[in-house]
Amino acid sequence: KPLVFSGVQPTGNLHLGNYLGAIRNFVALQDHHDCIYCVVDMHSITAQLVQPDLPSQTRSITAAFLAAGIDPKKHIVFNQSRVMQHAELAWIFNCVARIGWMNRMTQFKDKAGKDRENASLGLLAYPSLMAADILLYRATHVPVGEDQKQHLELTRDIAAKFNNDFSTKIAELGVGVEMEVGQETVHGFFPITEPLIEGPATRVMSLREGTKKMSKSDASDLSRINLTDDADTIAKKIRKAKTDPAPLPSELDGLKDRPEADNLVGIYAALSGRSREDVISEFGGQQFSVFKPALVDLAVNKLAPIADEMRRLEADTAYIDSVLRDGGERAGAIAEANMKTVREIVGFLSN
Ligand code: AQP
Repeated sequence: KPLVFSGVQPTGNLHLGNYLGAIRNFVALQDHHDCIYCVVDMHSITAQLVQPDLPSQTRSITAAFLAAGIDPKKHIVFNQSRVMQHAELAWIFNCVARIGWMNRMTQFKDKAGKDRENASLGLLAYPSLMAADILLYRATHVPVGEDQKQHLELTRDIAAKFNNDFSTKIAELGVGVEMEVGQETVHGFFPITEPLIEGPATRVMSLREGTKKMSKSDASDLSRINLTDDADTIAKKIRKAKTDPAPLPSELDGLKDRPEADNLVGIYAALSGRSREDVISEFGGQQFSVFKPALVDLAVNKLAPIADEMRRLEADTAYIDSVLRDGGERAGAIAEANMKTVREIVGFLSN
């Protein structure tokens, strides 16, 4: 049965990239799937350990999930550290994954910077914890932005190696399932997860530099639209967004070497629920002085209600905490059932 899992780190303000690349897709998937959405607080201490704002950031991401339209009654919303089996499975996966696999991760290289020896061990092992988050629930589908593609490939590699290394035991215990992977049928305990990287904005770029992704950690606040920005701030950031002097092209092809224009068209398409072609057919030949105000109106219309609802929810910490507690209990029950089997497969006595 398909099961969707995804997570967002409680570090910094959520931005339009997180919303269009991930959270909006979380909302769309819940109509036809069982979904588990997690605020991954254990991931957030990999880059910076001491974070006095961690509790409020965790509540704020939860509020964003709910404000965007995730239903915590029908689905599961919780924070990762509540379910200790994430750490337990991550340890096993640390022993499945190879150091070479981790060293190749571009996110580690980017975040560790030049002084790699001084990065936390947790930052290197980040993808192993991410694989544990997903596979603890035996999730089959993971909606993410494009930047997470490499980590999801690693999740598939970890699942395949575990299934393969323990194939005899999995067969003996009768806990494996048959899965279609591409053209092949494989057998194993963990599913080979499919990434869902969908929509016209899977990689939203910085408003200041069209070749850099929009990111929470960018020093310039002008580079991103935060989900909590008010109308004036959104208008200012879009007005100041870097563009070239030419008008928008009348064909999609004309956006090829124009990353800033391409980014704004992608944002417009994603926010309006239209295709890029459609947006170009309406605005092709127009100057940015026409397109940008239209984008401001659209962005304010779509984001202001979410920001208002987020603020309302953030003020109700008792409610947010009750959502996380309830979600944690339901997630924990699934996690423990799966971990019992994993312990048995690996050979850890727990009877
Ligand atoms: N620019 C983006 N465009 C589309 N999707 C994006 N995501 C992040 N940036 C973009 C997606 O948002 C989800 C949650 O991300 P995260 O908070 O877990 O981690 P991240 O990718 O590290 O987010 P940031 O904002 O880029 O933070 P920093 O600055 O710390 O690197 C993921 O599904 C991600 O793909």
